[in-house]
Amino acid sequence: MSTMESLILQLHEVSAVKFGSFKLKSGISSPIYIDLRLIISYPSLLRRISQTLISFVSPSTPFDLICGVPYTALPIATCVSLSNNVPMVMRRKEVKDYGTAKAIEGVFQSGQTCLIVEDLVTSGTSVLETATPLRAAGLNVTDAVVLIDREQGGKENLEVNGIKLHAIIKLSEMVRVLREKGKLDEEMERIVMKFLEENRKVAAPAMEKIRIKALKFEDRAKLAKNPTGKRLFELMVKKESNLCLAADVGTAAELLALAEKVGPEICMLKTHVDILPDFTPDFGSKLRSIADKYNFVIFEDRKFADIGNTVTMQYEGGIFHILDWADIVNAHIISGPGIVDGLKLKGLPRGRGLLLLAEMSSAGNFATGDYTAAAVKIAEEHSDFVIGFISVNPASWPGAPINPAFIQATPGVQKVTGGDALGQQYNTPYSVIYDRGSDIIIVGRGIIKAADPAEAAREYRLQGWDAYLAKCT
Ligand code: 5BU
Repeated sequence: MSTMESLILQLHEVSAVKFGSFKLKSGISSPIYIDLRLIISYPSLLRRISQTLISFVSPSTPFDLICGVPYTALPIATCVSLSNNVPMVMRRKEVKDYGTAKAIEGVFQSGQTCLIVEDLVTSGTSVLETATPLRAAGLNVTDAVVLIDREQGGKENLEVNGIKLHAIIKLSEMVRVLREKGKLDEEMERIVMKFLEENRKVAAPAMEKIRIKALKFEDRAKLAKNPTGKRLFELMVKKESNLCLAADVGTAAELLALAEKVGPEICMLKTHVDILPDFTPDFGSKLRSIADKYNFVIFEDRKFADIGNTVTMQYEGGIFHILDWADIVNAHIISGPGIVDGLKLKGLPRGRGLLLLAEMSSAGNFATGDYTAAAVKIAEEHSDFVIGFISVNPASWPGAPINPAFIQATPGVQKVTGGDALGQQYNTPYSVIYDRGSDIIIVGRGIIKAADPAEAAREYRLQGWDAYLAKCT
């Protein structure tokens, strides 16, 4: 007899699997009932289940931590943790609103990989409810191991959400084995298989997006490895602002005057220094003193795109000496990860940060799909220097929400949706922050072209911040 068969028989013996007529939580009547809560009464069975579970996850699936789905799988996860010497974390079902108010208990670092352990999967919702806060806390969740798969769409639903399900026992297989071993008669086998078949058809609902509270900027500041990234999170909290002004005005003089006016409203000021006809070498120090006065960071939207060696020179030298005055620059990843190495060489010793262009706002751009995913991968490999992304719809990226140490900044923002004549596309502050999962709204003409730019900036700040607060509650 195979180990699987004997495990199935043992589960049947302790009445963890029953046949008859049972009313399920959903109200429907089922001829089969599985209750794995009682396995804690049989230590040897519990040990056996945990050993089988872990042996099922191939060595090609490395993980640093495990997390059981509350509550039934918690003792299973504990056993796996003890026998394999793997640390465990626990997800709170109810997040306390006092004390530390942590959703995840235990010690972990962002970027670690966590394997989810579950007893029974139906649609996959419970696994996802655990994966989502783990991901929000900065952990990678790519695999889940389950004792029994009811084969009702769980595998597919999890796959859509970037989680591979490893199932030890499929319910149909269990029924077949029990029939073979004479534990149920032909009639009952037929009834159960029919039930499974029918429910397979009705199940597998399109996975609803489970909305969980977004992590607050103050907590994300603690996860940020780069000093500028950390500072940006902190000053956003202090100023109650997630507004970046795209200061695309005609002259350096106008830019400095505008920075004085909107300084109190913004967390970041974005420049295109190469559009300023009156640029002088003291531009940087002048802008820096305004930035210090109003506590915002300076982001030069340089969009570096060359090989590592060239960008080191472009960053530091030339007429603009960007490295001297810009806290943050950005880069395309078209040339590969060497561009990050090049910029990091100059920027990191000065405590500067880098945003990677993972998506763009303009119509028909090519920064989508695998390209976006590659930007995330490069960012993870350089999280000491990369502080986040230029993005448009980060909530839709595979594996979202992604590492909350990264900041998402989104251009193409105005109070009404639309675009310009040259391909720019606009979304509203609320849609960008709340629906699309970004952190910072980058607004240019919406503010600059307003009759009163300072007042317009204030309105954008309030809209952006309200959307952020709504996400955190
Ligand atoms: P607007 O006036 O709000 O449309 O200005 C948007 C700014 O953001 C402008 O400076 C662009 O260069 C910048 N931008 C963008 O619009 N879209 C992108 O994908 C990136 C930058 Br990256």
